[in-house]
Amino acid sequence: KRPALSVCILSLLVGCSGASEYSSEPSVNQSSKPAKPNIVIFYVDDMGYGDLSSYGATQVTTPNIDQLANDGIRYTDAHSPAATCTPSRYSLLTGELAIRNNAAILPGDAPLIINPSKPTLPRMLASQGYTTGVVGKWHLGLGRGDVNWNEAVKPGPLEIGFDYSFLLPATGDRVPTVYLENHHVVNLDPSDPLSVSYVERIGDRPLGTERPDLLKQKADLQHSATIVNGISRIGWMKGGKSAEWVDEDFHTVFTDKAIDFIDDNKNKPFMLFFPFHDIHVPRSPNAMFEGKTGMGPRGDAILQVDWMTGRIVDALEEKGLLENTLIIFSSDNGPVLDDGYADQAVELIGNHKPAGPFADGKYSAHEGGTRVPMITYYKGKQQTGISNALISHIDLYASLADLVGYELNTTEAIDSANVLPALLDADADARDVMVEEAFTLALRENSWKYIAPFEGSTPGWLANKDVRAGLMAEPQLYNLSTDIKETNNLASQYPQRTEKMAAQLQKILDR
Ligand code: NG6
Ligand code: CA
Repeated sequence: KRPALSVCILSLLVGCSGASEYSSEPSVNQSSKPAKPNIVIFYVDDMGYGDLSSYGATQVTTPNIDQLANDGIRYTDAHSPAATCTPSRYSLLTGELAIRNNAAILPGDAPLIINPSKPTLPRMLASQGYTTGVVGKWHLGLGRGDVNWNEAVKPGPLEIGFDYSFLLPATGDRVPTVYLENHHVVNLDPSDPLSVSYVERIGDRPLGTERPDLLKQKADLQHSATIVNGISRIGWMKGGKSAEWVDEDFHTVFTDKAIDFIDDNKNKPFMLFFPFHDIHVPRSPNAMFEGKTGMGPRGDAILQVDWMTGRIVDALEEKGLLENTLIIFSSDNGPVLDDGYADQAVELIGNHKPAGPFADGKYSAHEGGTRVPMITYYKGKQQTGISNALISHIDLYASLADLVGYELNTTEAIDSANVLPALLDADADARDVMVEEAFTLALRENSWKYIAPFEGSTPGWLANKDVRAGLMAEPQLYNLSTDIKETNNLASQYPQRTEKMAAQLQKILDR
């Protein structure tokens, strides 16, 4: 078992008889079994540190999520493993840095990037008797690079250890705009076969570039290919008309599938990974949230996230599962306003600070890129409050392994640290040192932050965005305790610390 990072005997808090249940120490009472609570991971897409009222937002109110924060632990220094979606999810599910597998933002027809032979979080939990499901946005690739959407689509989540999947295959802005349940596209009519291309136009659906009059939101060139449901997407899609999703129905479609999964598995331990489409572009929240925040679709999508979260938590409560479920709520990367669609996110932002006090957001190596809201809630089993522990979602693997009594192999989840104490006690410490991935790598050591020199060239689409991505040819060093916005590069003032942190980062990569 990977020892917990801080010595904290949580079993004292949770009122079990021995000191064994959550402690990293060997069990005193050998007969006491580790707890096997259900685990629900809510993973919002592109939600920033400042996007919830429990994190200081005032233009949007998120009562359901705030209640989890008030009755659980609210983290101030929790991080998505990376500043974009695919690498964050890769790290969460494998406990490894995405750079080890060059995991970067994937096109909608990309092959599965997690090798089915690799140890994964769902497989680890399955070995301890868990049934596992994923409902929501996938974006980790499917198949082997030649997917035929009209046949069984695999390998995918089921091949890396999930027992059930109901997916938005890539992102909302990428084709195919259909749901995939386990291996099959939902509602596909065999007489109208579905295919997609990321190379050339296929099919006769209108394109955003040709028919702007059909669009609910204007889009940049990249997002102006096939139009489905009044929204132009990245990539071209042909056929599959009967299987098209309706973006405005996501709130009930995904929530109902999640509740069905919970219901089907209520009598045994389960893990549900629930990655939202929201608040990613294209933002098309249901009419019931429309206009409710004054911030346009981005703000209204936050309300939708809160509503969906509330419905799932209510379902857990109604089924009598709340006392025995660890809920983890967080986001896959920091916030972005304009991400390709003219949805007025920039114009209507008002005084709202999507990244809270931090600099920049999605795509950036600055704190706004990965420092995200995170809440854990485990009714009656936590020392609740506000936690300043430094943690990353990459740590869920080793921490949940400890929770369920699984001993990690030395080659398994090698970048994952056991921070279970910090998931259960707001006063417990976690990491001293942590890697942040963006288009370059950064290393946090307590309040110091080193950003490695960026050697490549900034992708054109990113260079065109109003994003400070933190990419410089020279090393950067910031002291976050006095410079939270990362504006004062201290690298030349503290060359030794800079070198030491660069070497520390290299040592982690050489693991
Ligand atoms: C970018 C897209 C952006 C978004 C992102 C993925 C362009 C110009 N931009 O490449 O709109 O889809 O990929 O977001 O294509 S993520 O949250 O899934 O990482
Ligand atoms: Ca994302």
